Amino acid sequence: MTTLVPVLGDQLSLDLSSLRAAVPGDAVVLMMEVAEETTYVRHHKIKLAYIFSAMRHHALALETAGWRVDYVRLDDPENSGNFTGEVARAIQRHDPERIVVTEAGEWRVAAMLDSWETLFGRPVEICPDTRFVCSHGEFDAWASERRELTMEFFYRDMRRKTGLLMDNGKPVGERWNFDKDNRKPAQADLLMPRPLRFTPDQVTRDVIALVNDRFGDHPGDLEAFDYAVTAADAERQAVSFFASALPQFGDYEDAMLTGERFLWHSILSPYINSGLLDPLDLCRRAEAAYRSGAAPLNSVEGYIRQIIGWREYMRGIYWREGPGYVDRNFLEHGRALPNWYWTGDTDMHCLSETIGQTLATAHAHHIQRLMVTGNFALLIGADPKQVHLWYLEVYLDAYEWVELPNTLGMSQFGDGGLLGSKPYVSSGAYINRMSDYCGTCRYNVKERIGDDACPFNALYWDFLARHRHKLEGNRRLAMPYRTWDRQSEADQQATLDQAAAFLRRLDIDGGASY
Ligand code: FAD
Ligand code: DLZ
Ligand code: SF4
Repeated sequence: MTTLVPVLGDQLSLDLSSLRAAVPGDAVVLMMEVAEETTYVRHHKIKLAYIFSAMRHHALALETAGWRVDYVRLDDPENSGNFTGEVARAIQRHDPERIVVTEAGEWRVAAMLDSWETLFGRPVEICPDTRFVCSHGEFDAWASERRELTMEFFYRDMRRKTGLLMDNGKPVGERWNFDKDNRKPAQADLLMPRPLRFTPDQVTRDVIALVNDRFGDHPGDLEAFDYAVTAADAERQAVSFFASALPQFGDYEDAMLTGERFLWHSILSPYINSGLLDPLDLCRRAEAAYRSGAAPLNSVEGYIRQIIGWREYMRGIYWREGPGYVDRNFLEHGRALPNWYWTGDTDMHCLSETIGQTLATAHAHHIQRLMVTGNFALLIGADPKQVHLWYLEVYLDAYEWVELPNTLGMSQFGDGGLLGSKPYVSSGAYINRMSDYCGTCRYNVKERIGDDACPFNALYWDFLARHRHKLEGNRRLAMPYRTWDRQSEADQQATLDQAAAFLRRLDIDGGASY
């Protein structure tokens, strides 16, 4: 009996649940490069090259492991352009008795998988994705017992479930969370760790040529492509992170420095999200580093919290909130993102730096995404759906299940506070505290009014004033509203005028249509 096992581009793990439900001798693994997946957003060229190269290498790894693989390339003249069309063609080639597939990572593709049984008239088994710690059922059970879905409490349950950093049922160090210790600004340091660079092999060079040829109008370029594309090389990057960056990961988690794209971050999210690395295994190795004295608790706890806390929580929210989540727009924002989100061509240094490195590497770290590009988009009142599409397009690690709740929920407050207790907005002062960007900026971070004033300052107060009717009941915003109310009416008006003039200029000079 032949089983058809379609493996999608973010399912590149040898112990995938669908593979476990099949037997190599009786199965055909189907991998498909399809146009529809390349164009639902204009993915960064690095993301396209990465996925195709990682898929092609994974097909070889599957064959080495004894699987028969049917691999459909993008330039195959018969390629139908979408998953359903390719499964239909594969059924003609192999006449399988059943299809076994691991659940998809987003609503759009999940709907396709759901349609296959009726469409093809044969049994389709959709296996849960066991690469996550928390199942959909567990998350729903956790969420339905609560009025507020606080990540911290979810995280504690995941610590209990996995036993990570637990001693006799209690958190190691007698505290669940060491975030308070993790907000240090960084200094430029010649000894700073750097992610490993991987020279493209022939497989990668072929897909680079393909991407340049077919997707020339997508953002980014491929000249400096140096990401890992195999599980073995991703593992090398993990080893390097644990050895050289994990010890300082916690201290400098929120820091930003000009010209330093990676700092002490792991740069493993692309590999985890596409399946080359196993998130729980990475957490266990981080814990081992703590237990052996190789890394301090604040770093290891922080790292583990990002993965079994934030990452799992985002996924839970994505599936619980349903396909309509993408349309939430609590603050009723509708401004177009400036065109320079696609070029980095702005005189605001924090933004040109963050966007510039995003275009160059398809990566920016969490605080750059949240407090620079996200903060600015929220302050100017950008359409949250367009902001979501921008993040989905430009980041190598972006898949909707993780990108959407981070962007629309956490960063743009589009869900009105379902997953963030207050909007992540700040004036220039926060960026100045956590980075060296302001020192070489054309604007003065200390000024609110005038041609040289940092735009974030007036925009911050304008945002709070504009949304007062929706936000002033929020306990965490009581202090800024008190500060605003203490200012004279003339000062308040000058701030609002400054913001209005900035937004007018932005609409005239930089408005984009998506
Ligand atoms: P590290 O700083 O080394 O963190 C360790 C790991 O924790 C990461 O590899 C990642 O797997 C996980 N992690 C950390 N924070 C989060 C988080 N908030 N949500 C989920 N996982 C997290 N992450 C993505 O993987 N894909 C996305 O599309 C994505 N979009 C984002 C959009 C916005 C607006 C924001 C604010 C954050 C987004 N993040 C996203 C979270 C975070 O920015 C990235 O996970 C992180 O920058 C990846 O780099 P790293 O591997 O060096 O992470
Ligand atoms: C992102 C992406 C791209 C660009 N191309 C492909 C592809 O050609 N074939 C494939 O199997 N997967 C691709 N992916 C990843 C999918 O979009 C991802 O697996 C789905 O969004 C389900 O989460
Ligand atoms: Fe950004 Fe303002 Fe600092 Fe310039 S002064 S880098 S615009 S926060």
